[in-house]
Amino acid sequence: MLMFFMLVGCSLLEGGSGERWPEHPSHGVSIIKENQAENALAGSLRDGEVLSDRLWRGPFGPVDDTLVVLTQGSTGFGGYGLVKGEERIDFPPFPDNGYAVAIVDAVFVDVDGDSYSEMVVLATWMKRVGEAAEHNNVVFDWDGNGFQRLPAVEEQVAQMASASAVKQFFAD
Ligand SMILES: [Ca+2]
Repeated sequence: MLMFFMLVGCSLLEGGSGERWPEHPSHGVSIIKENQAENALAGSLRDGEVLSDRLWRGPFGPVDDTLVVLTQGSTGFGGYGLVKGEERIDFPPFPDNGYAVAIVDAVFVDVDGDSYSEMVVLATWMKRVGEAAEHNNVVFDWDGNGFQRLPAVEEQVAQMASASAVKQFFAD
């Protein structure tokens, strides 16, 4: 199952925001390498959760190097922050937009200009099996106590198909 979703993610990323597992310095965020992932995640995944094809680490959540894990399972998409390699802080549930197809990408970006990053997850669903997958991107914020969704911002970025488009939108 893991390889399946890795391949799906890879194909969707072609011509998009770049390679899988790159290390890049934008927004002070690094994306960790695949061979570091299993150690970093040891014990935190729950039954039925399948890792999406990348992990994100950055100043999002209670510490400056929260590891963000996005998952796909029988109930759809999920996500959590992993703090200091052990404390799991779940994201609120993703919206129910039908059949969860793929986490295409995700990006830390400051959506409200307060200098703290939120996280925009580029996710696709099918309303019915066999129909074309459509973006319904989801935005998460850290409010000091937990992760919350930002529905008003989600309306702004719902259909954006790349991390670069999201970053460009909030750049001005
Ligand atoms: Ca912000």
